[in-house]
Amino acid sequence: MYGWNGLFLNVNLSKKKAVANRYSESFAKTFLGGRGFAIKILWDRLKPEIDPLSPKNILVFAAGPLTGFALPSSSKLVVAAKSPLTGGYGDGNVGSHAAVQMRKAGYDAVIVEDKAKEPIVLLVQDENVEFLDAKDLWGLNSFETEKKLREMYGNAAGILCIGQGGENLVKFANIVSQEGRAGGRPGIGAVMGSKNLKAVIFLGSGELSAAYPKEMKEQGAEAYREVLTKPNYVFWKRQGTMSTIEWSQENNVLPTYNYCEGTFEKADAIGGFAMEKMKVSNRGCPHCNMTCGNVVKGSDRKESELDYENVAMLGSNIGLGNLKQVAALNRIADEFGLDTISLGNVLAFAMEASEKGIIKEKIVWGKFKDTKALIEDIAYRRGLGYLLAEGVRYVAEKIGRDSQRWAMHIKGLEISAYDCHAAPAMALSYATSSIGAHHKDAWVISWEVKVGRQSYEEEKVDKVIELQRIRGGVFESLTVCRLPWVELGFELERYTRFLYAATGLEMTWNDLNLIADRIFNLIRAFWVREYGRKWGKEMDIPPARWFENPLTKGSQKGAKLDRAKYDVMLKRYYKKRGWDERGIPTKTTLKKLGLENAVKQLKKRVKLYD
Ligand code: PTT
Ligand code: SF4
Repeated sequence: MYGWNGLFLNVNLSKKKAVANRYSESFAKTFLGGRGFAIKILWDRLKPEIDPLSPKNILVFAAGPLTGFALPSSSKLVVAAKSPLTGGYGDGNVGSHAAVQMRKAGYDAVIVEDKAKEPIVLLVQDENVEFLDAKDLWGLNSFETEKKLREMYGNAAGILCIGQGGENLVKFANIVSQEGRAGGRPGIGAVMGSKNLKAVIFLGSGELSAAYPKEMKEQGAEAYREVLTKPNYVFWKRQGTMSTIEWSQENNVLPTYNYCEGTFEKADAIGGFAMEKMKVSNRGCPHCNMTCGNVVKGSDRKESELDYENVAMLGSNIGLGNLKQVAALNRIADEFGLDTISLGNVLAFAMEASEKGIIKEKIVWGKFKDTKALIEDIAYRRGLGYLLAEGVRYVAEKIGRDSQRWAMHIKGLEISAYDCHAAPAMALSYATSSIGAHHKDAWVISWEVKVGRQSYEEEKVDKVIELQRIRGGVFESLTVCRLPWVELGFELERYTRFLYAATGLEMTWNDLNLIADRIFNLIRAFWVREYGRKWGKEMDIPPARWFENPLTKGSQKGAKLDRAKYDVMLKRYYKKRGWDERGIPTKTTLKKLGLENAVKQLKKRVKLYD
């Protein structure tokens, strides 16, 4: 096998044992890598309805056939498990030396089972696996942890770790690497914490083997050159994802005051140009020459890496219009290992609940010091923080008083930073995303703004599906960064050429889309297997706020979603996907994708239609 290493490492933490196993080329061709491998492993090995924070959950680190080759932006890795936040499939994507080193150590995935008796660090150095005592590291934040480990294992080591958020089982704790790369929104950091696993270190001395090494080298060199010639390249290096603040403000989609509005009165103060004035350097993932991490100094004088989502959620959505303070909040979120999107969402919910008098605590919009203190309480699960650490769906269920209507999540995952009062396709994208309301599968909003905001027509459904295949299916499984394609306009055919040079397989985009559909449907089957009879189309409906409370400001003033039209759009989506009226894949659809086992298992949980 070329491209893939053909090897998984199975680690049992309680037995302190690690065993490598070969997998077949046909497995690789069927599930590709990254997200595809992760869902197949979780589907096969997890029993339905286990507690995600119990030793029975499985943590998967998975890369794809391009990961680690000298190609632009090829250093990503998927972290996945059953999510403690949503109860469904959960994953995230981290750009890190860990991706490269795991592959050089010889593995395409590392599968972690059970729970260590005491805090440990897992060291994977080629075929040597060690379980290191981590009692001294437990309680440290993610930056301190990585620094200590780097002193021992050097700069080449690939390190993934958790902060206090993961240790204290905050349901939206994520995994941090390289002081500013973070992944695993749906609580994958909490799963790591539940296993007493403070960090994983990968060190590899092997070389990846390509089917056509000369072609691989040429293709990589050409692609790196191409990045530099792209018209948008210079501006991208200046602002990265941060220019989206101005774009979102202009288009009335910047989440503001818990998604009440799509414009923020202090947007300029937290936008890309304001950031440029504070910027001290660019950082990024290995193997990338479009390094998009904007490093600034926050009000605490510490460095913080800013991206659009972080700033929108810890800025406009909580009414904070001071970028230095936003940067300081972002820094502590990284230190604790808390997902910034869910955090900004939960904080805004608490501020609104306080304003409405539903909770007794006084939490005021945009108050930096109080917000910082509340974040600490969440990370350590103190006072109100204990409840907020459970995520917004749970909090709303607990406090009631109709707050579910403005608890901004879908399937339990807090919504990313695009308001959808006037963006039905983006609402559909969130609603049908593989992990809950995340923008990664189908970031359809920039296209939607161009073609017309109010329409619910078929072309919108088609576009969501097209993007879900390319982004959520192929990029997440290859596993490479999608930004050279999204932001600089790399042609998609580049990736089939890379794949050919790496694996020797001539796959077309039609072949890749079919794999994407297989992965997408198996993920949906996983959700249904977990929820059983509780599953229904309500799982794919955005929060009531977007249907009921129109925007009061901006170019889309008066806009809200139309429930009846959304319903028709969702039905159309189900039909095109080959799903029934509950959003469950039919037997025919599953069989067509070679997922016979899913038919067998789902039949035990729900009634399946043809
Ligand atoms: C991703 C989500 C995003 S998406 C952002 S900013 W973005 C937030 N970043 C966080 C952070 O930082 N610290 C923190 N404590 N929590 C954070 N939560 C949020 O997590 C990231 C880039 C970005 S920046 C994006 S869009 C692209 N995402 C990609 C993806 O998902 N897949 C892929 N193949 N390529 C991608 N390229 C881009 O990567 P999740 P990173 Mg991330 C500080 O984690 O769970 O996937 O959610 O990985 O290495 O940091 O790169 O405006
Ligand atoms: Fe990482 Fe940004 Fe480069 Fe993508 S473009 S690989 S997120 S630095």
